[in-house]
Amino acid sequence: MSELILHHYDFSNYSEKARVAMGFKSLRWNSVTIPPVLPKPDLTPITGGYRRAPVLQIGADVYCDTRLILRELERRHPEPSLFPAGSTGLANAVSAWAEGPLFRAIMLYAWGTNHDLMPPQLFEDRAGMRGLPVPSVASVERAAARNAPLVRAQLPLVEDMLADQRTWICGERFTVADLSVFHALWFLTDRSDRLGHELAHLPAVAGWMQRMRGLGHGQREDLTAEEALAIARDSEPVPSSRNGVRYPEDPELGSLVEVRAADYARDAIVGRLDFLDTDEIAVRIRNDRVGDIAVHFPRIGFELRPVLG
Ligand SMILES: N[C@@H](CCC(=O)N[C@@H](CS)C(=O)NCC(=O)O)C(=O)O
Repeated sequence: MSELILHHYDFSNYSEKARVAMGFKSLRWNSVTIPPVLPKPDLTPITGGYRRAPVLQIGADVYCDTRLILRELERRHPEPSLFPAGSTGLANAVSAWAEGPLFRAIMLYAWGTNHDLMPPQLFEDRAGMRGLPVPSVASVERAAARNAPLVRAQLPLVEDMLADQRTWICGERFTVADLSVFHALWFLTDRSDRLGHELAHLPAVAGWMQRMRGLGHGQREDLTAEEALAIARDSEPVPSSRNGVRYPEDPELGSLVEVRAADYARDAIVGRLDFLDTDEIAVRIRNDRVGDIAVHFPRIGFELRPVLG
């Protein structure tokens, strides 16, 4: 059995990013389907409360956020590379745009257009996740109308990136930019084809989307949440072989810390600091269902604080 366990759900676009990364690397992996809304009783015991999707579990090590999940996949399965030399800086810049202004506009446009097809509790759950009041159907539809022009203004930028007949966004090598732009565009038409017309006049994008879909998802086998929790319980976190670069303001290893996403779903994950370097934070948590777990986060996008007192 593969050691890779992805906790995810079908219409999660960030999960699609991880699934396609595993397709690109032709990996075998185990799939645990998690609920798209709270509560997530079989996920939070291994994440210390982190609720977002996807999460990659390897034994008793749990990797949160696709930025870190892709790096971990690359470390364990380096070929073919998601980070080819010479393209990674540009790819990260394109990803920041695709997962920022591009995806935000697409999400509001697609949700507002497909609200009748989404799980009934979704809008209430996401409002709670962001600390906002539950939106009315009318306000969800108004957000879609406001964001349609922003989607139409940004999609041609992708067509421009591909206009010289290149295979991938950054040239002839596949990069994380392809994954980030793809999962955003995938979200536009994943729930229904109501917005398919927005892509109709973009031939280079259409060809590239077809190449992206052709990568598939690798070899996926279903696993129950109970089986995944049992694997966590029967494993121990593996200490990092890397030497963390440390700075004077960093909390001490072993001290009690909290980690929070910097943007949304900002619930604190509290544990003992297990590992720290300029790219990664790992905290050790413990509970009755799974014993000891190391939960790993990227530095970018997360805040680390000592728990005082
Ligand atoms: N920066 C995160 C974003 C993950 C994210 O926002 N995922 C969405 C689903 S696509 C989510 O977790 N939404 C709330 C939920 O599913 O509970 C990543 O790269 O993994």
